[in-house]
Amino acid sequence: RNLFCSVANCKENVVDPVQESFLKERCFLVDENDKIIGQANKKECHLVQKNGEIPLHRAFSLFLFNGKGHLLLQKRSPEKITYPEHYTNSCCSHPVADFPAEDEEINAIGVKRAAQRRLNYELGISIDSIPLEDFKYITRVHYKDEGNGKWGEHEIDYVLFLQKDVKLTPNPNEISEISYVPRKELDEFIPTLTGPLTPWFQLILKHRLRFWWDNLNKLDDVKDHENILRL
Ligand code: DMA
Ligand code: MN
Repeated sequence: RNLFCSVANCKENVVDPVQESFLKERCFLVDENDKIIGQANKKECHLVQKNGEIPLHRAFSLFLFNGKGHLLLQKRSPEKITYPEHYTNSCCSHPVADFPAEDEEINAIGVKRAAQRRLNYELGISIDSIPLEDFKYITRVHYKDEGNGKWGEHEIDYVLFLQKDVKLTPNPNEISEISYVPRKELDEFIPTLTGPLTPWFQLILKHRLRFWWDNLNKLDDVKDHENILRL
């Protein structure tokens, strides 16, 4: 009997203590219309249940552009519990009850607060350099993905755009690579990536990213705060 297991496989059973501590965060459960119906911790919100269901919760996906209009992409660190070592958009996370007023819905101010907090934590961007007024709320996306069968996602995801030249100091527990990509190089750049894309980035890329990006200077014309895009 072969008692050896590869080190790569053994890693699945070891959880990074910093990432594990975040599993206690209290996310907002929502219905299909994005009405808050309760709270559940991050662990409960991302474990795929035996029947394949995952509790629907509120999230955001932020797309950070520099002054030239180049988009920041990142590779998630190997320590991430969900979708480790996947390429994705600039910054994603959840508004949580652990911080003040992240459930406030007027002008999507609560998710903007969460995005500001996570841009500071993940990318080391100073809070002063990214005031909430600079965040542009585009629309909401509803998607579900069963991930690796243990950890997945089921979210109503607020898409936020932010264009600003900022100083980046990425947190290695969150991010292992970053790159600014010019719009004209997107289609040749994506196939050069050596790992998978996250499902939400893949869906947004397929359906809307080019259109929104091409309208970076007139986002008010393309935003939709009424409907939820089901992808
Ligand atoms: C969760 O992102 C949000 C989306 C849109 C998938 P995440 O897994 O990066 O969250 P966190 O950074 O809080 O772990
Ligand atoms: Mn989530």
